[in-house]
Amino acid sequence: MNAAAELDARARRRGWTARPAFYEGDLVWTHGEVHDLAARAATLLAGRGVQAGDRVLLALPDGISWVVAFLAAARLGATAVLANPALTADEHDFMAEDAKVTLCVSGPGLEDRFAGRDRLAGEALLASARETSPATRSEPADRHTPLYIQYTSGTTGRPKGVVHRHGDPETYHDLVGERVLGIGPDDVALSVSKLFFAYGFGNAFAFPLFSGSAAVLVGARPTPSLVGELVDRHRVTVLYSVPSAYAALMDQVGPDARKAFGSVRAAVAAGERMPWGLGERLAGLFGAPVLEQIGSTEVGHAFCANGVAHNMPGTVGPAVPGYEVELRDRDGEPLPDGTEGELWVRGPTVTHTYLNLPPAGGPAAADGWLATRDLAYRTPAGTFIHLGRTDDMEMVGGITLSPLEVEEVLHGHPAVREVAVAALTDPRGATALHAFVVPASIATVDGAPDARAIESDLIALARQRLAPFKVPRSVRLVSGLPRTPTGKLRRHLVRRGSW
Ligand code: 3SK
Repeated sequence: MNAAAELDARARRRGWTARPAFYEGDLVWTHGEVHDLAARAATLLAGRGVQAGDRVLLALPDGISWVVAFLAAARLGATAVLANPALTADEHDFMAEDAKVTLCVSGPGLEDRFAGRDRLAGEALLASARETSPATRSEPADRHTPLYIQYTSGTTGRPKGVVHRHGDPETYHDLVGERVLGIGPDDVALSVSKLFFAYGFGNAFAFPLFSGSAAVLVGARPTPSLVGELVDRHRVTVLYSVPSAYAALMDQVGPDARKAFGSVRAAVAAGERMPWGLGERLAGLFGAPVLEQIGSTEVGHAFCANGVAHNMPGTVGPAVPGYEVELRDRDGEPLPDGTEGELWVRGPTVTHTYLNLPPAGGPAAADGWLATRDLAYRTPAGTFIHLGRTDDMEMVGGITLSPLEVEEVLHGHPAVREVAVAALTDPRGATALHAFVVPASIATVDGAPDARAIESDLIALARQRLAPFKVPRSVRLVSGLPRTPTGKLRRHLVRRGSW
């Protein structure tokens, strides 16, 4: 079961070949065209010496070249290494070296990268593929053959390569895409998260290809106005985004936005905790349910999710059927219901392998269980409330507190779009809590007349609603917060106070 060959065969069997698979700018590619181009691109990669077991690094913007390069590598039995094209040269070198890649397929602006390695431009691969004969056979693979490697973006430390196998995308498509979200051939997806990230890869690559549906691919950063324009133009039915991007969308769309989003039947949110109240406002804008979920790179996609048939706003939903989810204490011991603990997950797509790292500490050594580092509480209805990450806690004056609780209070102020709270240590070694706020209107940053008023209003709000030791010593208005490419807050940078 080679995943690329199986997708090609499935599209023919189910009569999807003439149906749109991807929209990019003014162009449309059908499922048939995508698989045909991938078979031709496989001939080219084979000509560059790529063989079964090799690794091919993709540092490309989202687009048809990305999809074709991935499927071509898979047809040859090679493993695609999915890199964020926006990384620095050093970060790209680290990945290329760590994964010992044979070939790098890179995008515009990265001509100076991967010196000393075989390199091919994504656009050249696509252009030449059209002139090349298709590879007639694909390399045999089974469900356990490595298919792709994603680096955990991590909020700290060195990224780890997570290996996923040929069987994984079909499995999480069946469990999450089809059963939970009800994705079918008439859906059109738009994912604000990019293809190199687990959430984006499932949303805009695996789900459309396995269901015969379509996705809109965007190389550029999807600003709120671009998202609105694309949803309207392509009649997007399922929008996937992260809470910080949804918050920006909510603040920036105009009064006629409701009409532009009229085609959306579900808006999926993942990547970080949804601020209180935002989900409800979004559901009003879309006139459709907002479905929160939580997943991880190691699982491949979501392991807890709300579905179209059953949605519990304010929670990340129950365990996706097919996955086991437990709450455990610091020693890894299961906790009873009604307690807060760390989420552990076991299931068919959980990775067994971190590249170049010993199995100890990973799921293979824990009977398949993955410690997610996410804190949660299980409601009596069996859905989980996400409480943040295990490393989110702050210590001020010897007292441990959750910055999320303070953030939630400040978020309730209408002038706040995003907020992060952290304990900062001054040169004398004293620690105090500080809040960094992205205001709803960016014009208020940098000493604008109403900036001081917002700062003192927020301190007053915190005093009113929180215990004294949880009130931030200062509030600073900033134009943005440090986030990973997938939208998660980089708390270690907030703790430094500059980024
Ligand atoms: O970050 C998440 O919560 C997530 C959700 C769905 C799929 C993948 C990921 C990493």
